[in-house]
Amino acid sequence: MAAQGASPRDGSQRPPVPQAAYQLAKDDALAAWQAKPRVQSRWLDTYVNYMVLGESGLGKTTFINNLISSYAVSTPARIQDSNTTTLSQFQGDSESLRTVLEPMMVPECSRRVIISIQDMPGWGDDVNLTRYLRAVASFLLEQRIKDYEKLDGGCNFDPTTMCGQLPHSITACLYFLPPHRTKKIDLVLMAAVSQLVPIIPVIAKADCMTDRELATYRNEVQGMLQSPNKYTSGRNMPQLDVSTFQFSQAIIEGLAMRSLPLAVSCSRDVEPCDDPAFLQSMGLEGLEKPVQPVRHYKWGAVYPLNRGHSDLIVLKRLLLGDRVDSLYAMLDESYSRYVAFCGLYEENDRQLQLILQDACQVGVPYLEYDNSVKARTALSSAKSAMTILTEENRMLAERLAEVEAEKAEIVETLRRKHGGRSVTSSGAGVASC
Ligand SMILES: Nc1nc2c(ncn2[C@@H]2O[C@H](COP(=O)(O)OP(=O)(O)OP(=O)(O)O)[C@@H](O)[C@H]2O)c(=O)[nH]1
Ligand SMILES: [Mg+2]
Repeated sequence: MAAQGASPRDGSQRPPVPQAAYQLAKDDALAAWQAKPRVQSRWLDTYVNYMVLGESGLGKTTFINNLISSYAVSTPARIQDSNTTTLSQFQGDSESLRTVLEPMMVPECSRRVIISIQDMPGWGDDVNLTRYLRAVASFLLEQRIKDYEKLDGGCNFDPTTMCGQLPHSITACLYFLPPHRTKKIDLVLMAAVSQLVPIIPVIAKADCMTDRELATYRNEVQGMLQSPNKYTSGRNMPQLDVSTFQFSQAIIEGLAMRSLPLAVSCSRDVEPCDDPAFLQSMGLEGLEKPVQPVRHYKWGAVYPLNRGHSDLIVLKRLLLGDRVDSLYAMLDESYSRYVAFCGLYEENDRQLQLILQDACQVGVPYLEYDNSVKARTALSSAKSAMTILTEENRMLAERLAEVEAEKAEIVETLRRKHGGRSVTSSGAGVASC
């Protein structure tokens, strides 16, 4: 075959044709001369799983509904049968309390971020707090075990590669604190749970406090989180340490967070937010019937999305993607906790019950304080009774030795008296004496 542009054999003339190289298609030309190879990006699934914990009735379920109300949901939580999130529903089917959002695409790093939020029963619904703590800790460990089985361990990989690769493990726990007063039980539960996942403390029902009360309470909570042992009583009790997730200063400033912990107001009631001029000014004119949560009182209304009323919007931006860097920091911490878990799990022959025991031992002595005080009192009375008995025993043994010595002396005297005939204490010699 004649090369393009060459003279044909018959000697006839043809118009000049462009050189072969210039006839390359664009993609081929790029591949031919680009400085680096080009690879199509591929979406990497990245999992962020939150859990919401705290006392019953603080508005956890309402908060979750408000938080995600504007997002598309791929797996909704089941509508709860009763007004409260029950321990039995959680233990029967924890998945039914989990909401999974539609994936969030982050093209800058080719990630498909899948966020889920696990609603939890509140403490106080079940009067047995030890059982409650065991149910929560066991759930956290079971989620880790699911990842351990899926990844076949997978704890020796480069942490950067593993960022967000734990579909089941809980990444962070939002712990709801009551308005006005944090209870010792809250400190104990936070300390126990934070051994397994980092805590993000949130003050609930902020609308129940005046600005001044909230400012004072925030300081009080910070003090309690820093030195929990100052606020819990009991000699010889385990040391408490609450490990909270530390957001970077850049994130705190970027979101203009005024003070921590964040304090939210939420509501089950909503009202339309459809002022066309407002929506247009915000570039949101395409929205269909937007609504916003509201709490109406005789003296006025609380709008949870309004920063002056609640930190709901700050938490939403912090947790659900607006600040992706805060998500990555949480995911890095989550993987390092997962690695520590793998070591412990393997050391304990992969027995959940053994590590569960460990995970609960910080909290259980406090939650069973009365029982453990009674047990300690009984132990110390038993120890003193033992000391008295040992002393009596020692005295009796001494007396016995003395009696034995006296007896041997008498036997010897009698033997000599009877001219060397054998004499025993039970024998006729002694009896006749
Ligand atoms: N004042 C006030 N009430 C709230 C707030 N958020 C929720 N509530 C109300 O508190 C009550 C309990 O709310 P839930 O969301 O069921 O509370 P929960 O923490 O999920 O309760 P459990 O499922 O029992 O643990 C409801 O009547 C809510 O309307 C709030 O920010 N302020
Ligand atoms: Mg609930």
